[in-house]
Order: sequence, then structure tokens, then C-alpha cells
Amino acid sequence: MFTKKHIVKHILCNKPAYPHKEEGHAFAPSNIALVKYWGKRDDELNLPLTSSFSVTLAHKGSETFLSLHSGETDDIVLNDKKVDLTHPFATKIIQYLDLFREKNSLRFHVNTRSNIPIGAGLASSACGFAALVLALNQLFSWELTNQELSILARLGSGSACRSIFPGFVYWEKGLREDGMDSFGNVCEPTWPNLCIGLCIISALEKPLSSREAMVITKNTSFLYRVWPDKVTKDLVKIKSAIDEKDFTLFGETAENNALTMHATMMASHPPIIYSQPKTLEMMHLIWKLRHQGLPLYFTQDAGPNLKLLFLKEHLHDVLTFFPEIEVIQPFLE
Ligand code: 2P0
Repeated sequence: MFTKKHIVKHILCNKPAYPHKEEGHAFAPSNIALVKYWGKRDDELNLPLTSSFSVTLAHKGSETFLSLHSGETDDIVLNDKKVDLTHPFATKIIQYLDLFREKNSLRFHVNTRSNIPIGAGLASSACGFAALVLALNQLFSWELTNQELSILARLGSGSACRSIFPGFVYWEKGLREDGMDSFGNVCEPTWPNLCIGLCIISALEKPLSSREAMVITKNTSFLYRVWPDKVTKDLVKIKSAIDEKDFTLFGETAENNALTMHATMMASHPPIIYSQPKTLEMMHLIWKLRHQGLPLYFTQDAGPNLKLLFLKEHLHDVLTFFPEIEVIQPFLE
């Protein structure tokens, strides 16, 4: 049984234990899964039961400044406000930083700015941990490979291993017990006219974390037994859709994968439903517009918000019906 500390020690052997610089500074974008990660084979190391596939969101994400701090405790600032160290946002960061200070008592000042809502199913922990590990790499001058950075980010939050890379990213589930073969990889080709529309229905923090919801789903949902097979098939379809630039296959695969994940959650005990009435209203509008000929699809993560999927030539039409969305072009920025 491997712990996070074993993995950190293994990756950082012969690397500097003290910072060489005054400050580490990094930005990491958020990512949206098109074929979802839902359920783990190892809860300690965030090793997934299935591989997954995502698209990275260019400029939407977290920027982190990291320096040493002379106080007794870490000091954590989020969007210019000091965070109470007992708040879950802070405890997660402190526990993660503990992995990197075994033989010394370094304390850190962590200053993070995020341009996405925190804990609202917009992958804030993915970009947060990716930015933190990139900032650590800079501060300590470790010069780690992207593969090593991806593995370290995964120890903070599974989906963070995909946020180390731009564009389409495939997270290989890996087979090893130590998870050294479970990390993100960039997937070619790109899709320059792909657009993602962030449709924020609620930016409030979700009542049940993805981490808890995954465990409940895996342990209690009758439908979970078919989920890994569904993911395997959808991974083949999404890659083929991208290779062939078949947007119908792309949208149908992503939307159906998200709905299957939510159906699997709904069949849990207790049931898990992240959607709100407005989420369903939006889905019906999307289906109606599609029926009328607009190639528009959605995906949904562990929250009520939808991410619209469409091509740039339909931007004007999409904005007519969804004027409030924020549009991201992952391959142009
Ligand atoms: C994903 N999600 O593939 C899926 C789809 C949400 C829905 O990965 O416990 O914060 O830190 O590994 O990565 C969100 O879960 O969970 C997530 P942990 P994480 O994007």
C-alpha cells in the first residue's frame, strides 16, 4: 500500500529540499471532462477506475504565487482575502503542502487568484492544485517533467493531472499500484473552431464534494457496474470524433457520457442529484434548438452548471439564446 508521501519522496529524490528562489509563480487552466472520471481504484492516491478525456480551458483557471513564510503556520490568501485555516479550502492546501516538508518546518505564503467560482463544479480544485504544484516546482527549482508534475497534481485532486496540459488531454488510468503510470497526456489533433460556453446556473459551493459523491456512487449505485464499460466505449468514440472532425459524434458522446454519469449517481443510496430545475430547463432548450437544426450539445460536472459545446460558426446563434454565457475557445487563446 503506497501513500502520497511515498510517491512524493520517489519523485523528489535528489531534488532540492529548500527553495532557491524568493517566489514561485504559475497559472494553470481549468479543464472540462468530455469523458468523465467518476470513481477510484485507490482513494489515497486518486487513482481512477477508468481513463478519462478532457479539454483544457485556456485562460480560465488559477494563478498562484508561493513564497516562504516566517510565521508558525501557512498563510493562505484567495482572491485577495485571507482564508481561515480551518476552512476546507485551506485545510486541503495545508495537507498537500505537508507532503513536501517532511524534514523541515517550512511554512508557506500561498496567494491564489481564481477566475472561476470555487467548488461549483467548474474544476476549481483541478486548476488550483495544478497551479500549486507548478509554483512549487518553480520555487524549489525542481525542474520536473510534465509527467511528474501531472502525477504530483493528481495527488492533490485527480482531475488536476489533466490541467498540466493544454488542449485535449487523455488521462490514462494506469495499472500500477504506485500510480506512476497514471497521468495526463496531450492528445492530437486540435480543433481550432471548438467553443465551450460556460452557463452558470449557480456559483454557490456544492453541498456534496465530488470526492464524497464518487465513493457513494461506486459503493451503492447498481448502475456503477456498467460505468467502466461505458467509458471505454466513449473514449474510442470521442477520439474518433476528433480525428474525423465529426461534431455530431463529438457532442453526442460528451453529452451522453455526462448524462450517464448523472444517472449512475441518481441510482445511489442516498441519491445524488446535482441538477437544479434551471439545469433541466436549459437541457430542454438545448434539445429543442438541436431539433430545430442548431448543432449544440452540453456536458455537466458535479454541479448544476452546464458547459455548452458548439462550433465557432454557430456562436452568434448560441449567444442569441444564451446571452449570459462566457465563451471559451480552447485552441485559439
Ligand atoms: C471529471 N469530475 O472527470 C469529473 C466529472 C467531476 C465530474 O474530476 O477526489 O475534484 O480530487 O480526485 O478531481 C471532480 O473530481 O476529485 C471530477 P478528487 P476531483 O472532471
